Amino acid sequence: FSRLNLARQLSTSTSSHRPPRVLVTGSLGQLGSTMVSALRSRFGSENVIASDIKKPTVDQRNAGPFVFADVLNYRSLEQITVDYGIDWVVHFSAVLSAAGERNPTLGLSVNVNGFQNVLELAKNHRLRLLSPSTMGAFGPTTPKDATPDLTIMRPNTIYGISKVHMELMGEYYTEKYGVDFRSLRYPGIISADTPPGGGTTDYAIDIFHGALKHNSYTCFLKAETRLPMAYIDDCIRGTMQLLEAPEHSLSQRVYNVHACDFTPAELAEEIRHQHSESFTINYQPDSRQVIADTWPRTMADDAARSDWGWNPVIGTPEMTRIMLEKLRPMYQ
Ligand code: AKB
Repeated sequence: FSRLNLARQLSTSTSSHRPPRVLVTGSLGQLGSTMVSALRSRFGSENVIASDIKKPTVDQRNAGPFVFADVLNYRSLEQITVDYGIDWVVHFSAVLSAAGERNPTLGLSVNVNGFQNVLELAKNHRLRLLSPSTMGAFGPTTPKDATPDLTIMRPNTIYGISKVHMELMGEYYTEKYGVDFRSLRYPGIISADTPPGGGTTDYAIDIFHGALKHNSYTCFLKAETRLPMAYIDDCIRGTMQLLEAPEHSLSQRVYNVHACDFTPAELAEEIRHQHSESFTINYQPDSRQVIADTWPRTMADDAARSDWGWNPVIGTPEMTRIMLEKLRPMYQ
């Protein structure tokens, strides 16, 4: 039993008598708010500290502890960790693919320096750290179908480059310092609850608003652009599974996860089928097409399934049904 293993055990196990105290960065973003709710149901509201640099709504503030946390400021993260007795961090602060191309300086700063601060925090305060990666970490030379966990990774976006850096630094800190780092490469995540911001897969959410409001949608990707996707419930359940998995069950630190895949044309067809036969879609590909063209069409996620039980249940028709049902009241 090596010293490193012992350090790892001490670092991330919390007393069996109490749930972990979890800090969520970027908690007001597309995934953060849903993840905070899931964590609070599991561990108790008082044990989940939501944080962001934006102001929460009254409801968000009343739901449980909320603090200002700028991931670019190490000392402020450290203060929260000490004040609240944090055990685990779920790090959601990130600048997504399209936004990163618009503002590379901001993308690099948040995705690289912000992550480095959180990683140092995990090392210095013995925290478990879950920080999601993305299919955007793959690039134009990566095999596009059933992309394996371990393959060519030469992304050409700031987002992708910074996420490969994150994966490698996380693995390095695990090896070198015993940090319990965990990551999963998300596909495009579809959710009705929080608007997306600055992603290449955002069309798969915008299209529902277009369908319900105008019965038409102008898509910024070409009709035949196939991308991996997941509905938010599968995404959050999987993230919780990886977060809680016993460390000995992890054969690696970064896992592909895939739930379904479709093209804009296929999604439009499903919307016609379920919502309105007269729904029309036009295509005006923009710079996001260039990004999408470098990403996988499907990802192989066997390791996530066998190591910690990744098991998505929502396919394209079901996701379409849920999105239409949830968003319809907005337009009635
Ligand atoms: C994006 O489109 O940038 C994100 C992602 C796939 O990571 N949704």
